Amino acid sequence: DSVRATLIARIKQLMLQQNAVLVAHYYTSADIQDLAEETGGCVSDSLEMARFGHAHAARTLIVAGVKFMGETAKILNPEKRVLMPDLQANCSLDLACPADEFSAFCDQHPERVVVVYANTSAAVKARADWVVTSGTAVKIVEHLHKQGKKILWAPDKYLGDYVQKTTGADMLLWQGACVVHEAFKAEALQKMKLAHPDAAVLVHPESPAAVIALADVVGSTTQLIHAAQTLPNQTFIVATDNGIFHKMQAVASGKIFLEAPTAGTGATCISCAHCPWMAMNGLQKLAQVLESGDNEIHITEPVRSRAVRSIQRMLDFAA
Ligand code: CIZ
Ligand code: SF4
Repeated sequence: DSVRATLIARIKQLMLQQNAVLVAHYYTSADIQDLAEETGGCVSDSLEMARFGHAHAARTLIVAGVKFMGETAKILNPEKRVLMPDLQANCSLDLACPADEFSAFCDQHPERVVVVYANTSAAVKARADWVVTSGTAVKIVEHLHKQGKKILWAPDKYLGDYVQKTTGADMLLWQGACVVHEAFKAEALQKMKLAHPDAAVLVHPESPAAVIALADVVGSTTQLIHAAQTLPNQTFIVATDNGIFHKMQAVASGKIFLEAPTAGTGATCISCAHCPWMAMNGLQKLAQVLESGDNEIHITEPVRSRAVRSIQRMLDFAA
């Protein structure tokens, strides 16, 4: 409608005036994703968001995602202004791993290499030796395992368990979980597979092991989108945030994407197949932060310079 069109035009104008680019996650709303694409920004996973923001010449990065993504952008780009539509947009994995408790845990296991998932605070990254994403975790842990290293892993216990089984590495796991992926249910998924025998099952490895066991493809959001595009199947059952369907439909139009079953339904389900924090990113708030300059991300030293080392290690490894 015209109110929305006016809002979008206003955002575009402000972005131009402020030399700003929009970096959005696949789990944000279609509105945000479309705007990012139309304005020369990117829609991607956290690894590509970090790379894109770093490579882009814009002076201001608007990160539409959750807090750790804004923090990573600032860690890699201290000279740029980083804004987020809503500073309350967090992540259950980040929240489950407070930096002081985590640091004490690391101190108890000095013989282990500390590997943390990207979904953590700047302070946790600063305590880590390596940062990994779901797309790089297996390769990096494999690399460390081959060197005979033992690993301390945080915060996602399901992703940690998956990486441990895949690589055979000795991994001590922090016990965090993603509220969205943890809710996918294996028994109901098995039934859904029987009802759709030709469907390929795509699963993000933040899901429980029994759900991962039913997958045809296990991978990061980018890897799952690639599978949707390249596999010959016409139907897909997808166990990850349903925000991803927007991109899947764009790259594989005509194919059918079904949401994998979750624990609850309707009102009983708090975060079924959609992240409540990702949903905090909206056009109205985006316009507001551009108008006001509020919601800027700041990272203090020495946290930033410590965190940049563990992130850079991953970027160099994955390059
Ligand atoms: O679940 C998330 O928050 C993901 C998949 C983040 C990422 O690495 O893109
Ligand atoms: Fe965190 Fe899960 Fe939301 Fe991703 S989907 S930001 S892992 S709570």
